Amino acid sequence: MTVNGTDRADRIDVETDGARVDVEGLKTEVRITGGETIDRLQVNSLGGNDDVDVEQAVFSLIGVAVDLGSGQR
Ligand SMILES: [Ca+2]
Ligand SMILES: [Ca+2]
Repeated sequence: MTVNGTDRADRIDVETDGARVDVEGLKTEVRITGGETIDRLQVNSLGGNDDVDVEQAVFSLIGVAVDLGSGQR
């Protein structure tokens, strides 16, 4: 599963809520429930000076890869 930010500065949080993984800070909040067979989350925050925060507990549920894209300061 891939989620994309915008070309502006995004503040994206990836957090757990029980067995669920929430991605907050995008235009649409993304919820990944344990019933889905997603084992990898790719976060592309694209342009702008982005801040992506992944809660440690998320890594015990799914693999997460973050690409901050261009525009980092
Ligand atoms: Ca960026
Ligand atoms: Ca961005």
